Amino acid sequence: MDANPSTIKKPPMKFSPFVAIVLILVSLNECLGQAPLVQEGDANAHSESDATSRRPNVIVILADDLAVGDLAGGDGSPTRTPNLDRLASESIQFSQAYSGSCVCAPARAALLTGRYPHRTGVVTLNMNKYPKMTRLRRDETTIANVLKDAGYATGLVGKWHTGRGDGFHPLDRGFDEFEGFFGSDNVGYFRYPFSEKRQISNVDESYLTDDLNRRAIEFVRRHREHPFFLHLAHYAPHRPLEAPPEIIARYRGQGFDESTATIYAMIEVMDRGIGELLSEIDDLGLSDNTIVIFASDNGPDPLTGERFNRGLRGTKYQVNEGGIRVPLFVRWPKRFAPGHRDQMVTFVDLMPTILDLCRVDLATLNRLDGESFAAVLEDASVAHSTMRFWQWNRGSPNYTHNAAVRHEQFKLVRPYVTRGTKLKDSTEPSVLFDLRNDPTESRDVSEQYPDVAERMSRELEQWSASVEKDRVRPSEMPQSVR
Ligand SMILES: [Ca+2]
Repeated sequence: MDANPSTIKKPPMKFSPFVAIVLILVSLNECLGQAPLVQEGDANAHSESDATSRRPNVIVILADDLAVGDLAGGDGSPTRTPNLDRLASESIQFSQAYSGSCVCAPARAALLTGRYPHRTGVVTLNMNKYPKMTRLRRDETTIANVLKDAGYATGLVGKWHTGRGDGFHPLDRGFDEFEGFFGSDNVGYFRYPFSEKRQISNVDESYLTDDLNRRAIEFVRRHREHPFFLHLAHYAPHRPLEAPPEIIARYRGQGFDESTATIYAMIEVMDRGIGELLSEIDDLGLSDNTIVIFASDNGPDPLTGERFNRGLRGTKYQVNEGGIRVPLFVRWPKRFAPGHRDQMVTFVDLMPTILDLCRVDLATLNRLDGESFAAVLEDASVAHSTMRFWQWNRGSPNYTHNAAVRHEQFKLVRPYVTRGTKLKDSTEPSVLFDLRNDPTESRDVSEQYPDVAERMSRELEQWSASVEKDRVRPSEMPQSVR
């Protein structure tokens, strides 16, 4: 609305005094009734005054090293995941969803910030060897920061793996509550270090996956009256391979080797607990207005043996499809009918999408790499045409190794090169795949599409320069009040 009505040229109109008063009142009401997108700390008051417009709750469930082929639903997988299958059938399922990385910590950084992991400072895995390259820079803003500012109760249950110590602890990064562990150090399923209220103790009287599911249910019970954001970051089916023996035995009896039988048992326990969590939000009457998102952080770990993964090439640690393609379901019964989507979406898109769905203003944030795909959730015919990048190697990034860019049906890959050569630029030629016609990345089409290969190589170089410049930026002081 223009602040100075005298500058507006109006067509000649004739109003009766009565009509004029009505119009003025309507205008005033519109002005006064237009709430800002973000109202600091008022979410409870909002929910009590108008239950139908209460912001949705958000539960983001992440599995660890779960392959797209690990879910039983509809693709011939031998696992038993009835609860996740049901969740999928009630959700919008993405057939072309990608993580932010082929490994754990950077993938989580992308999910938490909506930005490429390199920009956030989280580029590798080993928190002991590379403490400064496995933690979110202090000037990064997490989805928990933003939702907390918007009045949400925020909780992380499970794996963090994006920093340790003062200023880098999840309780310093927007989470009101943290019950979990920081990385993979000494984490077993029957014995694990567990952090709660900044105190770490060793737990050996429960199975980790059951413990996390139980704590997630307790979080939801505690916060049932308020909008909440719960990030349930499971460890399953990450190594070490440990599960209740009676469940392993059933898969062993089906002829699976010990590793695969154990992984499938670990997934089954996780599935059972997620079913209990979903039943709980049903019982509390919260399902209708709770957005439930399920994904995995990266593909299957090759060190645990080979298992069914729909023929996708590569594994965890590689930017081929087997390393970065993940399952993704989004369920919000109040808004979205179940269905399928084939638009490409990635972890950097999750934060802007969730904030969009929660009606939180994105304009106040640092530049995000992702874009909201809320419109795609509403309508299967909406385009979400984006170009997305991945890269990973141990230690400081070397962008000519294990890097990829995807745009529409094409994906350019600079292959994985072993550790010994990582400090030099790779001389391995890049490979172009046409994923529409070759989803398992079996044929190099760079000779068929030389212009595409050249353009995508250039895009990858430009992206590398951009994120590297950001990664090494000097200041770690928060840019905003957060
Ligand atoms: Ca992982």
